[in-house]
Amino acid sequence: MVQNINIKKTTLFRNLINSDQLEFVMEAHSGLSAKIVEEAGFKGIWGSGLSISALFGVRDNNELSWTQVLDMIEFMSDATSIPIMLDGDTGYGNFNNVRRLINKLEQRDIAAVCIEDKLFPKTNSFLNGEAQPLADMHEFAGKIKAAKDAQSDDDFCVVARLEAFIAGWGLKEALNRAEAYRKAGADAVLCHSKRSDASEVERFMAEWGDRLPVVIVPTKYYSVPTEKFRNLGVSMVIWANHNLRSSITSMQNTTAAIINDQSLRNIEGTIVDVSEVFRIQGAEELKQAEHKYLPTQGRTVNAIVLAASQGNLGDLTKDTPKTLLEVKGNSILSSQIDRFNQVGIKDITVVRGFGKESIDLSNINTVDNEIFASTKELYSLFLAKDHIREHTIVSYGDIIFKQYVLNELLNDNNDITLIVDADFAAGREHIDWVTTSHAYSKKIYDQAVEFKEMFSSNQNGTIHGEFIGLWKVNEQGAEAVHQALDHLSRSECFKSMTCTDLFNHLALHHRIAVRYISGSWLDVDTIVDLQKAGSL
Ligand code: SPV
Ligand code: MG
Repeated sequence: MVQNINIKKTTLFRNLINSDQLEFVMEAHSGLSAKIVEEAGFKGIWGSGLSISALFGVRDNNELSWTQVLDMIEFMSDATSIPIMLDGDTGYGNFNNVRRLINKLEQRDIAAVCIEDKLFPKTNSFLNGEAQPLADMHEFAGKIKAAKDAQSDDDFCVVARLEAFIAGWGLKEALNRAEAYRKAGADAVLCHSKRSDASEVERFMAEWGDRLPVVIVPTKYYSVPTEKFRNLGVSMVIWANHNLRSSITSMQNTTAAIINDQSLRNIEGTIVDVSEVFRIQGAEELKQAEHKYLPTQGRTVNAIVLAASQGNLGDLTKDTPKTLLEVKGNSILSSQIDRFNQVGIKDITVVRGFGKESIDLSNINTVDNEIFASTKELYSLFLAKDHIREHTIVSYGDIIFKQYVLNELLNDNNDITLIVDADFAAGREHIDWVTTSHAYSKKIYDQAVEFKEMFSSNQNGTIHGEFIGLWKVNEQGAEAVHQALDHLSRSECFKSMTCTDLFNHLALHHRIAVRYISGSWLDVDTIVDLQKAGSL
């Protein structure tokens, strides 16, 4: 809650217990119920031993180990910003165990603990209370003192719980013990009663006065008006187990209805929607964090594979388009689709041309370039322009690349990014050479490198690398590419243009980024390439 920011939970609890009004804390037994308590507006949480035990399906007899309790209370603490008072039973042992308990609670940002003057293993106060032995008063006072000495935060509160009424010892015993625990350093006493009226609490309050704040648990005397507690001078009321009990009622009703109906139809309207579960869990925060910290998350990335050309590998491409040539039993196209799928890209559009019928995979969209024989790849891209969206990867259909190359591209946040191989061998033909702002060097790894120009082997220019045929746009980049395609498509020679023409045109108005790699890919232009591809 906004007003709690920067105030320690221990301080918030100390203020609560010392407040001059009657204050209320509400039971929780899990991270979920603790959140619900905070959202409802309570200023504090009772970490009930009964409820936490019940949640785990065990009895309130210290069947749950103290570290198991600690684990749950930690989830509750992490889930909330209001202070938690743990029901620490008898302290899970002697004074020494209590000291360790206090250290661990402070580490978990728990604001207070309540310890009761019974013997380990305890029994719930409402089960055969008269037969329950009390702890020796002096021994218990020693526990309280040990707890207070162990705390490192002055505001951490130790509440001493009086079980004298529960065990049938009466007012005098309760008062004696309360005084001994006060002297030992307790911050408050909890006066417990299992009567259905408030008479024991009333008599205790009359004698006790305001020596220390008094906490009560009116589970059994629930019909007593709250105003009465106010008038008695009680400091804090614990609503001790009502979230647990209401969840049992609700689960019993729901489960019974479902088993009877063999259907969910009658139950759906009576329970929260799953969206409410997600809201309480804080799903929205994670979504925002993913946008902030994971460049590829929360985005829908799609891919376009330009695979219309026949290729020139003799008999191998006589009837089969180059993209379907097999490398180690998998076609080039399938290997690309696998790479895309591995990073979560499912929306893949393949521009088909030569042998289009043979490209009939079930998990792709297709766009057909019917005049593939007389066009270059830019025309194929133009046909697929509706698929150039806010995060789109474009790939030539004849390249094979290692997975990390795709990750490099996905992790890049520039509007338009080209993958360029800095490990090139000059002098080859049919290559898309690239000039950039910075030649590759080890130091340049994370530095922004800007595309300057792309040209083919028969032209002159400074070569900084080879474009591998893999690139990406974001929303702004997609917009720029759409404009460029519109513009270029008006040219008479558009059908013979390549991506080189596109990038050189784009670079006139828009910054294009280059991401260097060193090897780790191949394009398949020759049989030798195909053989090499098998070893990639
Ligand atoms: C608890 O909630 O576990 C308590 C309160 O200790 S009572 O069940 O009333 O003893
Ligand atoms: Mg308890």
